[in-house]
Amino acid sequence: MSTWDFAGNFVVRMNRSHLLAVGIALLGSALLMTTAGCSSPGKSGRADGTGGASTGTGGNAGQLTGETGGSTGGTGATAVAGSSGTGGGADGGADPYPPPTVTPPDEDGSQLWLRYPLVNLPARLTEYQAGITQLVTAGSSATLQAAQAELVKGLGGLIGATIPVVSQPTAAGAVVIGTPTSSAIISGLALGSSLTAVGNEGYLVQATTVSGKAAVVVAGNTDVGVLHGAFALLRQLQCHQPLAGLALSESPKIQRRILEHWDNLDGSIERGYAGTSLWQWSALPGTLSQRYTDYARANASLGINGVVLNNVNADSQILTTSYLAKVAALANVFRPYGITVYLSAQFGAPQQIGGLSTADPANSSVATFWVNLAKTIYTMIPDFGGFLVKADSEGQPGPADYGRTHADGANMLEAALAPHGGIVMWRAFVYSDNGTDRIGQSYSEFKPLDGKFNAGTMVQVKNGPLDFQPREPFHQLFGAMPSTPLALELEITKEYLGEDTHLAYLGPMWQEVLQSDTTAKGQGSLVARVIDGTLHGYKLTAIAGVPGIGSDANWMGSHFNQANWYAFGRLGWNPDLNAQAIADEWIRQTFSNDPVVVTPVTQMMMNSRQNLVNYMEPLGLVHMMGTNTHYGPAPWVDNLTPADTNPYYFHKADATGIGFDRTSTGSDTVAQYFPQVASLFATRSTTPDDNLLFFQRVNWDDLLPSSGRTIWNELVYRYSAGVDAVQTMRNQWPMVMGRIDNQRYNDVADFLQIQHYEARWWRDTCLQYFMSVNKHAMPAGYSPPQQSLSYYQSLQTTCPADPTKPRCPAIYTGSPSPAITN
Ligand code: GCW
Repeated sequence: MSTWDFAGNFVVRMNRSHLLAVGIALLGSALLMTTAGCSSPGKSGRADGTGGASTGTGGNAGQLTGETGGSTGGTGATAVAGSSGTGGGADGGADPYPPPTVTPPDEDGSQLWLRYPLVNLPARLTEYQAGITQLVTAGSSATLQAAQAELVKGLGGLIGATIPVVSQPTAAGAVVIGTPTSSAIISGLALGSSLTAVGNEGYLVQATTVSGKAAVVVAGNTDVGVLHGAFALLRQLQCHQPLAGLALSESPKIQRRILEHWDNLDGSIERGYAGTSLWQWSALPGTLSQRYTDYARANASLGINGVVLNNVNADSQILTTSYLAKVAALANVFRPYGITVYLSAQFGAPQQIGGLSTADPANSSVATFWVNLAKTIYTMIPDFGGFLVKADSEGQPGPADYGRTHADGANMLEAALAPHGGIVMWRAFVYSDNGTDRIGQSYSEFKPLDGKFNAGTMVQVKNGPLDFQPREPFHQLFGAMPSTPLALELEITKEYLGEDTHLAYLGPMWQEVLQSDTTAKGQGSLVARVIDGTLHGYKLTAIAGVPGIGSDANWMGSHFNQANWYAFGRLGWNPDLNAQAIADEWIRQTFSNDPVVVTPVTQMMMNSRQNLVNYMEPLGLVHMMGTNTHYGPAPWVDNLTPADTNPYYFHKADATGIGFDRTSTGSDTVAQYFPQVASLFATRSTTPDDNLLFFQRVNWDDLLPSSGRTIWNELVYRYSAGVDAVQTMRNQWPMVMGRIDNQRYNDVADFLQIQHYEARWWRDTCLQYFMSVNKHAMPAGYSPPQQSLSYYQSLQTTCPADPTKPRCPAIYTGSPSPAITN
């Protein structure tokens, strides 16, 4: 049964028994193990599936059908995380979770992964009830109080009883938290070098004995370390890990783990699909929403320790004293959670709010403006993190306006901040019409400046050289700036991957870039080693993610988008974590530990990004989306200025072939990579299929060796497989019906239906367009596009009506699958 709901969503309510039958059949064929990622996250495997030395940019056949194994792509397939299998199911036996007698109560997603439901594995509940009986208070700092409050809430929820807070352990089962300074018990445990080794933000969480009685210790060198440890303990328990033998020792591998909000002062969010900005500027500093604290809790649970509050397309008003008072109020809320505030600085601020006639970094009045501003900021926010800057890009002013370099601009700001301990994060995303290959501009501008930046400056580089596309190779700058600390910038909000509605788990995408081998210093020079600082000995390290978090109850616009916030935080803490292990622990905390839930949902998530690549931009295609809103397909667009903003610029499809030649016979941008990688991408036989058209131009009738299909037939196949894979997800999702609450179940089902229609829209539009230029026919065995090219072109004027919740009701009709008919 289907209807339209009041929000214009097409809603399907399915018959449960029918769908369970489908689901159970699928479950039987599921290949995934329900691994427990919580305590033993596997080291990430090579995401490329090749096991080879040069790159991690995607395997060949192995990646078409998903990213859970990649084993057909070669020998280095993704590792499956820790296989302890606690929580049930992995031991090959029956589901140890009793089926719920009633469907769990509705949830709106606002609690994220911090839900703390009663443990529904009977033996584990008994174990926890015996092993966790009281919480020993640690101290009065705001941070320790936050840790204590989280444990009282979390432990109480999990074991279904109020946890008494005591000053000294009085019974077995005490949870003892603190630092050697705040807690005499912790100090008495003499944890020695094992504690000092976890540094300022890390923790030890151990099952041990205190005064001869069983206890759980959560220790840190700092109060924030204790808070992180409290969340780590709660993660273990939410994943139903055994208490016995619990021994975690963790510290973050990247210093600054930052969410970069693209929030405007009018409450809108650039590329946000989850409502309006969290920051209630007109109510600040007087009114502090509970949402700020919950946001801080969620970040602290992942170890995220920095927040850029405002859009990089920055409004200089935020640097005025009245706004800084509001920023200071937010900083005060976040500080107990170990989170520092940063701001995006508008390079033109000296003119816009400083009364100067120039923003030239060589002008002494300009430098003085920034020095004075920094003094003001640090008076109001003593632990201010620093400035993020987008300059000389997409119309933003910058040092190039005055004939100066990026280093000149960044160093001026650094000189103002450094005396106070602040840093500058200068973005390498430069988009201006310089007539060369678009993907080479950033490298060309920044590589020559290596070594010219002051010590308190980082250059922040997007994962790929273009712009957060569903798949790109890693950015050429990684490995190429040994004397300049590079930060990695990721986009969590799914601007190019289906916005709020499409289920696309980005963990595999980020693992792919992090595990890519730049070969800068020989094999093993992974992007992860560049950004954790170990490859070049960087003194500063950082990772930033653009979250799109907003006012929606579920924070992210959809329940599954929460997994991307989660994965960003976990990979920032440890960039070698395995995306599947992260998915596993997120599912357990967000939905259920029941393998009847974990198994299909893991499979859905792990396949989702490659599925999306297939139905949007397979074989290395990029930038085929609609103009401005970036919603829906518009591959025909070729009349925008500058030329490198057109989809046509990137695919160059014509009667003979398709693809952008970036080898020596074309733009030769491959030469910006280190030689081993350059030769891999420049050579047809070694270019991964998934990057083929990004680097090479091919004829429509060329054969793709990995599949034996022609390029045209392979495109049709991939587009079609992508659509039908959404059908598979829609068949898998009902397996969780009744095991999770109906509200979130139905929300997800509704979005999967939209995704299915939109996948077909992408496929049919792109195939119609390509047929209009290559004059090929649809091969046998595939369903033809449902509408004409001109019909799809006409949709650009009506879809979407609202770019913040983009929809295209005109195409939500008919049957998207099967796209492959035999
Ligand atoms: O991908 C593009 C987005 C812009 C964004 C820009 C950037 C903030 O479409 O909206 O601007 O990236 O990263 O600066």
